[in-house]
Amino acid sequence: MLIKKPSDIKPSEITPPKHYKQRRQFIQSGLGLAGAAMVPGLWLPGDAHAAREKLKGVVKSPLSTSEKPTSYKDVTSYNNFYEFGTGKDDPARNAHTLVTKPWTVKVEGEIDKPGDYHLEDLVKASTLEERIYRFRCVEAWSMVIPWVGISLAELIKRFQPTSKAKFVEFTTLYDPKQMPGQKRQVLHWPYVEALRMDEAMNALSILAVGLYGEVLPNQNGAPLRLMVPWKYGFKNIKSIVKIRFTEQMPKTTWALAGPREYGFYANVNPQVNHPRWSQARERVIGSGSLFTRRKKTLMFNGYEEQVAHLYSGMDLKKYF
Ligand SMILES: Nc1nc2c(c(=O)[nH]1)N[C@H]1C(S)=C(S)[C@@H](COP(=O)(O)O)O[C@H]1N2
Ligand SMILES: [Mo]
Repeated sequence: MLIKKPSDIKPSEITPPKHYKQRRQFIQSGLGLAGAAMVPGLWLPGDAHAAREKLKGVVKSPLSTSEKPTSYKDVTSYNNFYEFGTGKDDPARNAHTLVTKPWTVKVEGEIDKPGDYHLEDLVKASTLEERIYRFRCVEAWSMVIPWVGISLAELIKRFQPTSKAKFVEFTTLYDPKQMPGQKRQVLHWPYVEALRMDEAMNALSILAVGLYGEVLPNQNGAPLRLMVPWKYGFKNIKSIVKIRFTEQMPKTTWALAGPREYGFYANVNPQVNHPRWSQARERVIGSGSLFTRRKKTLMFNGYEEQVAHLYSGMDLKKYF
């Protein structure tokens, strides 16, 4: 992968000056704490979220749900991230081997501004928002998670898509040394996900860089992951290193692994069951000690008002 040196990138290419200053704080605090993580003794074995780090300048979003967030502990210890193992507790134990600084995102395809962008530059040009979203895994469990992220639509506009850009594809890092789960062929690596352009441009779509006001723990997809709350969890690809704009619908990892079970759209839909289980209800993670609460799953995960228009006239049983 070609990587531009920092001196090759003019912040003015992508950064309005007001945001640039504001975001510098984010970077400085980031670099400071990256140092702290190297101090022996601050590292607890098996603790992938050592050196927790607050994000500055986060504004609250009116698009947040008022539901009570799932505990920090549950959000950061019950994960799906097969690059670190297929068990729910594997990512929290294993993801400390992922190096998230520095981080470069290659942006290519049907756009006028392709390039290798430093993550800091992308983030400091954007507004950091807290978005408390419902989250529904295709395995029929759910959480409420206070993400910190940037608007995907605003970011995409800066890359200036051409009229041929119909889809946007995201790719996770491929590095079996950092991601030991990639040594096993449980999925086609690297993990790939994609959205139709109008889905990506919807106001709900964000790229998350944090949760609970802090930098994303590695097990939750640091340093940059997708969050589209009306879709099943597997669409929300983690640790993104590439964003590509295409004319054709991209081939996505789970749709390749099980085309009858996982569709491209993957909209949360209680009326369309998975071939092997019902999607009508969900297990609410962390809701009780003796028994877990189950609740009815909502169409588009409760975001029908914001996104139903994207699919008008489409047969959602066929395009699941
Ligand atoms: N690269 C990558 N992204 C991924 C996954 C994965 O295994 N690899 N799992 C997906 C699935 S199935 C879910 S439910 C969510 C889980 O996100 P969380 O652990 O932050 O709750 O991440 C999604 N993104
Ligand atoms: Mo999932």
